[in-house]
Amino acid sequence: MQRTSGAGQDQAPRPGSGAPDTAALEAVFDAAVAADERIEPRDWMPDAYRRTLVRQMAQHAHSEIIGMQPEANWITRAPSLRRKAILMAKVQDEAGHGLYLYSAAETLGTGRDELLDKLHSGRQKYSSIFNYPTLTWADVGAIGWLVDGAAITNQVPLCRCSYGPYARAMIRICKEESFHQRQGYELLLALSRGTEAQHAMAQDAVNRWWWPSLMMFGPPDDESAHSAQSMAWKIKRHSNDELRQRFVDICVPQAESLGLTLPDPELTWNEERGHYDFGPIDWAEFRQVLAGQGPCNDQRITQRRRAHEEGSWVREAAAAHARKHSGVRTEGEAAA
Ligand code: BYC
Repeated sequence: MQRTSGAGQDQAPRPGSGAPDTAALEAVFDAAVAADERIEPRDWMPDAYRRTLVRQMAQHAHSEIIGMQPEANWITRAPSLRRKAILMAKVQDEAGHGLYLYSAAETLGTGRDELLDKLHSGRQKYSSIFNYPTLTWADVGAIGWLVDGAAITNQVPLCRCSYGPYARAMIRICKEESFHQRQGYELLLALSRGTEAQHAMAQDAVNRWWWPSLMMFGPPDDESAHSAQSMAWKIKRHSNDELRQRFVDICVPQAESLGLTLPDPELTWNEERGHYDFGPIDWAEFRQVLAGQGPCNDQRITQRRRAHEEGSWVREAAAAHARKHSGVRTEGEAAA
């Protein structure tokens, strides 16, 4: 049986119409996932698969655009023209990532307006990490090294996500995240090798961003509501704890090369496991941030709503431009 209906998911087969029944379509979908094939927008898919993807992709897109705020905070105060140009390019990349991801989510039939509305009204989440403040210039380095580093660890496996448009968007995003991670590392290295005060500023930033970065991977596996199903559908390829461990293992030697320490006295190599052991994560803090009570939740969402309102003229102009080129005019335009 063909996976692609040609008419898209919205046109579900009707009983007695000669079209395949849901059980048969589900079997074809399951076989495609099992064979590591990509599911495409016009393929039949279970409603719950569609909902899960929209939820995750929307949260991911929202994180990219909210994530512009803490870094943009330092654009006007970057210490050199070179640093400023790099930071501006990075922040623009994040906007681009948001656009790829909103577009990918739209292939599932959910409009961008609806997703943004859910973000602005608190009905959809964005990553916990962006509710922490960027207090010093070194935070730009710590975000690049740790936050983008965590993002790459989480997102490289998403390049093999079972949903085609999401997987393809992730390939380009990961290439750019890799540059972001390197710029953060390079920035921290310069500070670490600088004056005593610069070294202390870098260490302070790492101390503040380390634990929130570990929280980016989500709750522990035994409390992760969606992991098992998302892994069965090959949306997620690894569990939250697996990726968190991978990230810790990558960061420890990098911190040594940077000449900085990670703020965890329990961080030790475990020969038997072949991994670093690390101390307990403060999950109460994570839950508090998710509940809207992190240090910057209000600030971030207020700024996002304001940016959306102030950008309304751009959306109107773009819509008018599109209408003009499609030959359809509003009454006002026709009268003018
Ligand atoms: N923050 O069952 P779980 C970036 C929510 S952008 C907030 O494990 P799932 C960057 C989760 O949504 C980084 N919420 O969920 C940008 C769920 O709540 P709902 C963003 C979190 O989906 C700019 C509930 O907790 N990356 O890197 O299986 C500048 C239960 O969790 C968080 C992505 O979005 C969190 N940290 O796994 C620089 C990657 N963790 O939805 C950098 C794509 C969990 O039921 N997303 N929750 O209300 C994913 O890989 C997965 O969605 C997660 C969570 C691993 C995050």
